[in-house]
Amino acid sequence: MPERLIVVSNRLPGGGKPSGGLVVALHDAIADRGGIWIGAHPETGEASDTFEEVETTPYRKLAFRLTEEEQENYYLGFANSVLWPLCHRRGDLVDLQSEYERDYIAVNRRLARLIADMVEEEDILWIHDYHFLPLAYELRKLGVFNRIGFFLHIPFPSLADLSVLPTPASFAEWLASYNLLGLQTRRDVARCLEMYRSDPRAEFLPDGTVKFGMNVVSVRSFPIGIDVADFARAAAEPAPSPFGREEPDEYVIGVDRLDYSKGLPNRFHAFGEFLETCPDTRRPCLIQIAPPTREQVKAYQDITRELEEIAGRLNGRFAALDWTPIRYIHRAVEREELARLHRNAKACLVTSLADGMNLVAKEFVAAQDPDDPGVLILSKFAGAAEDMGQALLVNPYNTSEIAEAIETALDMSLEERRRRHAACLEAVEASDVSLWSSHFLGMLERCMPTLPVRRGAAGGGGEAPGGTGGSGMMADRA
Ligand code: ADQ
Repeated sequence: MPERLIVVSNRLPGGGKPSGGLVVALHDAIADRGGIWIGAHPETGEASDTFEEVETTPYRKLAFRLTEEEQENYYLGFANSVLWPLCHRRGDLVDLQSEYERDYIAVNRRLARLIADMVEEEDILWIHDYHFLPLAYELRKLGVFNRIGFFLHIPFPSLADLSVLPTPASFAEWLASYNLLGLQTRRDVARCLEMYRSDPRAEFLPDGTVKFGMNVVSVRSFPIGIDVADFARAAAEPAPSPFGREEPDEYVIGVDRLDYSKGLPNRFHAFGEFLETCPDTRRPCLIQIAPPTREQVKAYQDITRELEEIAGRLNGRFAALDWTPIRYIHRAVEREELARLHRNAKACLVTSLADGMNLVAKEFVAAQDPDDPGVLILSKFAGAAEDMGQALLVNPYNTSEIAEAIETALDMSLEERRRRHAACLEAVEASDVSLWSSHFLGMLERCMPTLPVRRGAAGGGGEAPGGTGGSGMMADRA
């Protein structure tokens, strides 16, 4: 039986032609080798002990239902009111309720049972993101010893942040059940290895993999990217101006889900500081596109209100009858239109306080005309900054520094813009999303599979995975 790829992510991609870098990359990977995509059904319902078949071509898409209560406790609760703030250094926003963790584990356990019932011996599994941290742990308990990889899209938490969890020791144990643990950046890998270094249950093997009880996990960084050529093509497509008669003289763009991790209030304040120093003859705009997200969570309601207030205040103070300095659009915009907006912007503001990677930064760079490019102003706390040192890097907590960077960007010489853009583009191309998925899967295939635990062995344990304490990776597969 050939190897199938089973992908698990929170949401299934919509029907029709896939769009968006990550979806396309995973779609291609499954379509190439055959496989299945599993995700939560967008509507709640009865918990069932079978998957619902959503689509069958070009590969199967299977959905599992969450009950209304699980949606509250597992998704909005543990995933988005505990793990998300914790990984984004917002321990103050963590909302600890015992039913959150209970249902988080229960949903992962149910999903593991559904997968265990249909998985075949040669399948490889690729699990995505913080909704499913314990999935491999639960699968191993059910006797699934296939190769399982995990990719965390958000920052890996520090030891101090992890201690906020109700049972911090579980985090290391859950993740050690994967064969390959993929993180966005080298900094994330360092934090993850620090976690294992400080855990007496973990042992480092000579090849750098981590042995944890019966498991061996390899921890690597795989900086995610975008479909560069596709975004560049969309950006260069000729189209009428979306501004009509409201064409701004020059504009800086921001595109983010409306999330407190993206540093939007600081960005608006910084733009206000920049306007203070602007000569009257200059009429720059900040075009901020920020669609709502997770609106049922209080922290998201708070940030929505805060941002509206700041935008209103700044526009009240600086606007003229023929000029609105901040144009704040609180909804999603078509990908093609977004690409063109990026291309015509003088600069892009990415001011995340913490961010796994930040694909918007890469999309902005890909969208530019190399002969006359705009300037990327990039938070040093976004994963994208690790390989894009030629962006204008800023501390997002320092609004004066962001304000200065806006001025520097708008006044930058063509030669410097070209030089910085070429260096950033090189980094963006090196992390193209198709390379990202093939690197991850190539590495996962070279991982030593987890060996079944021999029941009844001395001490109730069994043989170590990957042989007798051997390496988790090997150059060639046997
Ligand atoms: P996000 O937090 O969602 O992703 P990001 O990486 O910037 O952040 O990706 C957002 C995507 O949504 C981009 O492709 C962007 O173009 C699109 N988008 C944002 N606002 C939009 C709008 N108004 N209209 C249309 N499209 C919009 C998580 C992590 C990131 C990590 C990614 C991928 O938080 O750190 O980079 O996953 O791993």
